[in-house]
Amino acid sequence: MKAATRAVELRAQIDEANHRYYVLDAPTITDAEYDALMRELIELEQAHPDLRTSDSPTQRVGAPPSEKFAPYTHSRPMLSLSNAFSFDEVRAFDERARKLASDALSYVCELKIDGLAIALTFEDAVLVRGGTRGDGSVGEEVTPNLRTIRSIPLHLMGTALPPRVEVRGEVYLRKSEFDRINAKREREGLPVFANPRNAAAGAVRQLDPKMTAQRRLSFFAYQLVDVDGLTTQWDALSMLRTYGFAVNPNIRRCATIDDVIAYCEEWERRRDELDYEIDGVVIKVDDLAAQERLGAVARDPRWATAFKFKAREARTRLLDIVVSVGRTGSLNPNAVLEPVHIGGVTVKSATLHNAEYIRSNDIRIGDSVIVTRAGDVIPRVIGPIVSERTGKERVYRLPDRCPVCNAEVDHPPGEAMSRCTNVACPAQVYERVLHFASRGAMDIEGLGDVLTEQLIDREIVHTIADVYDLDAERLHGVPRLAAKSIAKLLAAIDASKTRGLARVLTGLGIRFVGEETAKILAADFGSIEAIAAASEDELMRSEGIGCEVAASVHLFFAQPANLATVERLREHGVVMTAEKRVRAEHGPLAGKTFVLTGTLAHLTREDATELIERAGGKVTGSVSKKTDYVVAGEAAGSKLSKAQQLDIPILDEDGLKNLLI
Ligand code: 3B8
Repeated sequence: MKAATRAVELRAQIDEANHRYYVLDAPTITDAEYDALMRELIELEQAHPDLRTSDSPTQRVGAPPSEKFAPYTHSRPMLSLSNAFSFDEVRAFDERARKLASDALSYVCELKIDGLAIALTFEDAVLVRGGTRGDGSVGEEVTPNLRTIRSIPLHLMGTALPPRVEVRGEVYLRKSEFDRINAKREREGLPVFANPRNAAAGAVRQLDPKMTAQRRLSFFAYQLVDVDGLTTQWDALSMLRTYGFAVNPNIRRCATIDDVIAYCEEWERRRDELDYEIDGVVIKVDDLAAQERLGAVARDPRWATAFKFKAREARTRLLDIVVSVGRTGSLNPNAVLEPVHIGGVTVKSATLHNAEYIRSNDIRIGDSVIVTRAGDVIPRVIGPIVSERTGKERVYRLPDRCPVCNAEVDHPPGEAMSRCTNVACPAQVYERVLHFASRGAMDIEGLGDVLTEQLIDREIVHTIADVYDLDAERLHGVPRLAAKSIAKLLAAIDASKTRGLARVLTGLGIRFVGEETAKILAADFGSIEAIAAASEDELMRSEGIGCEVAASVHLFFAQPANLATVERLREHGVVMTAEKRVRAEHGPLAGKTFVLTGTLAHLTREDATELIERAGGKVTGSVSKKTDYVVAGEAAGSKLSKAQQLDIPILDEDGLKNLLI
């Protein structure tokens, strides 16, 4: 094919891929495929400079700035790095650099953090402006957002600082934060982020800095622009540390290109050990004077390059979707994939998160899909390659019965997750039993995670009701359980039978029914039969019970399997009644609202709450104008200061007791 024709073709493909990625948020080719197209075009334009057009995608560095933010003009162009995809290319980079610099060179190797590049300006040591890379000359000014990042100092440390300092580096999101944010978004029915980089980029470009702060971003500094008195990149990194920046601890100075390659090999192998994503190694000429001599061509400096790790993204076919049930009853759709190699492992299945994810990304059985394996997290399907559809693909629907126990599936409107509604669902035993035995529920001391797992593995316990079938004989032979512990455990199980209705309700783990809601229901209805028989409207008459909670309670007791579990608890003598509420007007604290804070001398928080409630008072979580008293113990914190601000009477333990008499 003629070079000119190929260049046109490549530009069209790259433009389309960019549009789908940045505008439609629906990528159709993998990063590696994109890199390959881009590379071919760059090489073609280098060989035939007359083919280069001003609107070629090679002329663009990063994304254009948007209208949302003020422009941030870079003092010097913020360039991007050329890539090396093999060690041969790393050696070629070294040879060219040495020839051009006409000198022996040593290098600094840095991990290539997969985040987004930003620039920070400090005047008289104070952070005054910060912006994104943008198109390399002008980015977006996002100073308030960057100020929320704890690893960015708001003023530089040290003395005799230059009047103006510019620092560049990478904003990134830790994998652990990424998991936390995505888990939260999943619970809230929001779309999950595809990777930490997207989540970080989105956070930096928020209009409300509070939203940025919630994402808890991090920053590594890697470049000090135009500072006098420094001679090497290595010293610049040390200087950044003394200024108060986080500099990646895994940097290394390498005297030879073989050392550089050893570093690349080491970190490609070890990348999963880190709590942040890296996609390669940045190799920089250490000597700043040599950097200056090497300069830049077009968009890339000639004194640095990025060795890119093998892609962890591939395309394959989605053969089927199967559903597994998580330990909390969530129905998790999983992709069955045509096996594909991604970054050294064969991937045959990947997560599809939930029904909403499948729907909003329009993923169909039979589709060609893009799959990534990021870090140590499970592989995930990113999306379909719509252009490859044949018409034979099938739209998927999640089953409305649990694939493990066949009970009804609950899919609250507006929520991403569907859940099995059966307390005795085998997929959920572990979490259910642990929750049942926990402090706020039946409080069975000795029935912790290890023992619960052993009892389930040995098929002694299948549901929460089986806990009451335990006896010395059944427990005999469980490892690390001495006769004395068995006796103690059985006594604790026995004692749990009389904790009362509220604790049982909590222990059943009905969605949206925590300790507080359980107490309200118990006090208003008095027995589990009454609750099970109540309509949603009747449930909603209780204080603080909204339609979501009412629907969930109603659905729970509509399941024959759950009624059977309750029945078995009753047969074992578990008390499922409560004293009906003595309405607040009777006690000495009738109508009064309390907030507890800090540690009291003799009473636990639960004891104090019970005392107040029995006297007709109410305990709430936060201090407001409606609070009548704040009971403060040792190490009381912000609630105490809030109470002082609002002039609310503050009591100690004795003060509380005096009120009760
Ligand atoms: C020059 C030096 C771009 C970069 C650079 O961790 C240039 O140094 C660059 F034109 O993008 N992601 C790093 C990272 C990125 C860059 C860099 N150093 N450690 C990174």
